Amino acid sequence: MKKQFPENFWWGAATSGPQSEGRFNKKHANVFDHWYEIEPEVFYKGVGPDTASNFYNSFKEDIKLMKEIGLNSVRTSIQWSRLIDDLEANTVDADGLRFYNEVIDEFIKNGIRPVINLHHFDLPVELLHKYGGWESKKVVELFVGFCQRCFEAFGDRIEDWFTFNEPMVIVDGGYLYQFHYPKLVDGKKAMQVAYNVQLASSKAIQKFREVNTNPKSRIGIILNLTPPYPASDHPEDLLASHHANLLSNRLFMDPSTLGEYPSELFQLLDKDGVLFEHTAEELKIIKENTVDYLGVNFYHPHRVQRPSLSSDSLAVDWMPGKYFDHYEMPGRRMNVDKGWEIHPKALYDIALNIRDNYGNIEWFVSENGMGVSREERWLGTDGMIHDDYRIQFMQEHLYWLERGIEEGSKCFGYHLWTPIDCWSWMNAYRNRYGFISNNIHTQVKTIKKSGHYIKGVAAENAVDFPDFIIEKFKQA
Ligand code: BGP
Repeated sequence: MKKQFPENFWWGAATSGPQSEGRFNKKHANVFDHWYEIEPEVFYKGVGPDTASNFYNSFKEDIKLMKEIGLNSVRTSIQWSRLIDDLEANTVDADGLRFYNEVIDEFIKNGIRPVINLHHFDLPVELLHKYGGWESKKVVELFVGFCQRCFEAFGDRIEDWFTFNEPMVIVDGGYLYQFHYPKLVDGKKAMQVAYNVQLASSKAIQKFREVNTNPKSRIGIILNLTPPYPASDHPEDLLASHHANLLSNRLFMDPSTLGEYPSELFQLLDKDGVLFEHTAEELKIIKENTVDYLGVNFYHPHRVQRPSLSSDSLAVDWMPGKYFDHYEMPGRRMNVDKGWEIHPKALYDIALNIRDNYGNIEWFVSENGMGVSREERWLGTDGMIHDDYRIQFMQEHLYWLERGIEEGSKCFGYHLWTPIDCWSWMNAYRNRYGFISNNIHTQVKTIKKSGHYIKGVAAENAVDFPDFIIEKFKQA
């Protein structure tokens, strides 16, 4: 069954500066560059971000490959630690400026819409050491200054801006669950960081509205909206799911799109003594500077159950786990390599949630994908990786996305993570996600079967869903 997608649909892929470029000629270290310098052993096989996928040197060839597989749009990010020379004065580094200008021009020359994100977990580490990073409102101001430089330098050609990628992961990784530097466990700081990052996004949008002169340009934020599904209909599991939604999704979704925090969330944090420091003036900025549109990263659902500990427990740190626990559903479908559940229908649930609760704002799937380790297992004698599992993964998600669109949700694109296998945080090159593979020793890049597949989809602006997928989801 072939389904046509809306006109001008974005068929593309997403990467980021720190994960693709390599550190070449970069004046400053970001938090991950720094973490690798001091603790290389925590990164998978000791591989750090120094070379990554060499995009700094090979962007022309890489973009040519992206064109060859028919992508009409690609997201990357501008690294603060590359573009800015003096982090206090916000002066622009000449080589950083040259590099991003050339990258943007190369995308446009190849008929690919460059989608630019301004923060992908890559805070310059000096600002962490000097000010405490996102705990500090000084850093909020410096970030807005960096964004202004980007709007001024590239705004004539960039029509699609995003302030942050997955702000919730900055909070979870750096301040609650220790998978990002500075790997603290501190619920109060975590909530302050969440607020300051939201404020930084809203203030960057305010600056964009002041300085942007391109009438076609829009600005948004990219959120990992992971729908919580309760383990059962028991009232306590339902409440756990409600709380997970408040603390993981609505913490950024509501202020970014509606301009306000849910009052229930405010009360909950206040009652628990972890409400962030804020002013009426800041809340007004958040209110007045909502996004034009939204990117949604979706990989896996979040199944939740009532917390295992009594809320009356003593001497425990404040953690969101006070309100919900993770639930491993028996019989779940898995991407075993990555350890993530596969639940494509969640994209339909996300689509309807945005339609019904967020003013039917326009959005796109800014990341979706299937990380597979030891992917050379699937290398054929033809020299190509036969990633049929990735094609099926995309088809299943596109099936549910299309149903959401049919029911009125305004989704305008689908980006896979990622165009070319890239470096990832602690996982380095463990999980491969790309349409194009990368031999990290030789930097030879080869189109996978999924890369050839997406070319056909993009050309037809349609997906031909195999019968077994229609059958599988018919009843759901
Ligand atoms: C997302 C991030 C990406 C990328 C992806 C895959 O959350 O936005 O930057 O890293 O996850 O992550 P991993 O390679 O660690 O599985």
